Amino acid sequence: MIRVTLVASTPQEAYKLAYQRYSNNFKLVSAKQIYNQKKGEISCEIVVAMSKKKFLDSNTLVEEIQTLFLDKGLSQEAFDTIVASLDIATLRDKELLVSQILQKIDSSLCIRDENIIDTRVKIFVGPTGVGKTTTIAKLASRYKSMIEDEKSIALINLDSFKVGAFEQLAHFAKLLNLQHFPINNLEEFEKVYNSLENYDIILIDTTGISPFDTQKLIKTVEYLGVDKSKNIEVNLVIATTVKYEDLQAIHKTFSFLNIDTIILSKFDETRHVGTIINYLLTHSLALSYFTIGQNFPEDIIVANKEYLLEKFIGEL
Ligand SMILES: Nc1nc2c(ncn2[C@@H]2O[C@H](COP(=O)(O)OP(=O)(O)OP(=O)(O)O)[C@@H](O)[C@H]2O)c(=O)[nH]1
Ligand SMILES: [Mg+2]
Repeated sequence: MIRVTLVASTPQEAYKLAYQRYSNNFKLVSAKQIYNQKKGEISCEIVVAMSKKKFLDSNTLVEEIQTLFLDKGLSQEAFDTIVASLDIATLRDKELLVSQILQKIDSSLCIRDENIIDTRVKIFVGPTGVGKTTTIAKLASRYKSMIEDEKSIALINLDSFKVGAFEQLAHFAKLLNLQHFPINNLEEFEKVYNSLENYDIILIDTTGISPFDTQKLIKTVEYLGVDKSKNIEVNLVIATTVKYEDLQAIHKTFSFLNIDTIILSKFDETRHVGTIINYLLTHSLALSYFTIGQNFPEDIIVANKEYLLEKFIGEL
C-alpha cells in the first residue's frame, strides 16, 4: 500500500483534494490539525492509503511522463515494467522520474563487445538496401588495422541475386587489397568456406531479404547450414529509420537465423530511436555497431549506450 499525505485548510478541503486526485480509490488512515506558529494558521493534514496500482493510475505526473516516452516509441509494457520498479519518491518528482526511467533503460540495454577472435566468421543479413555491403567494407577496413597479417581477411559474397552485387563488394575488396569470393551456389560456398580455415577474419555478404520473401530466407538458412560447427556469427543489419510495424515483421523473419547481434545502420538519418530501443529491450538483443553515414571507411562506430541514449534524450 502507498500512503500519501495531503494538507489543506480544513478536514473537508483535505478530503476533497484526496477525492479529486484519487476518486474513491483510497482509504483514510489518519487526520490531524497542525498549528503553524509563525503564520498563526491552523491547517489540516490527512493521510490516505491506496494500492500502488491505484496510485499510479491516478498519478498525473506518471501519466504525463508516460505520454512522453510512449510518443517516442517505448511500449506501454516496457514503461509499466520500469515504473513498477520505482519507489514512490521517484514517482512524485519529474526530474527524478525521467532520469530513473532512462537509467533503467540504460541498464537493460545490451552491448556486444567487439570480438574478432572468437567470432572470426561473420555473416551480415537484413532487409534490402539497409547498408550490409557498405558495412562489411567499413568493418573490413577497421579489422585490417586490428590484426597482424592484414591480408588475412576474406570477403565472401553470397549475393548472386542482385545485379552488380558481386562488382560492388569486389570494388571495396580491391580498394582494401583483400580477397573477394563471389559465390553462386551451396557447393561453391562449401568449397571456398572450407578453404579459408587459416584466415583470421571472414566477412560474408548476403542478398537483401524482404521480410515476406521466404525463398531467399531459406537459401540463407541453407548457406548457414554449411557451417557444421556453428561458428558463424549472425549480424542482423537494421536501418535505424525503420518503422515499428516493419520491425516486427523483420524480427519474425530473421529470428529464424538465430541472430547474435544487431548493427544499426543509417543512424545519421533519424533523430527517433525510441522504436529501436523498444525493440532491443523487448527481445534482449545486443548491439554491436552503428553506421553513421555513407563515407567509407570512417562512418562506423562501436555501439555504446551513451550514444544511443543521447539521441533518445535529445528527443525528449
Ligand atoms: N546515410 C547513410 N547511408 C548509408 C549508411 N550505410 C549505407 N548507406 C547507403 O545505403 C545504400 C545501400 O547500401 P548497401 O551497402 O548497398 O546496402 P545493402 O544492404 O548491401 O543493399 P542490398 O544488397 O541491395 O540489400 C548506399 O547508398 C549506401 O551508401 C549509413 O550509415 N548512413
Ligand atoms: Mg548488398
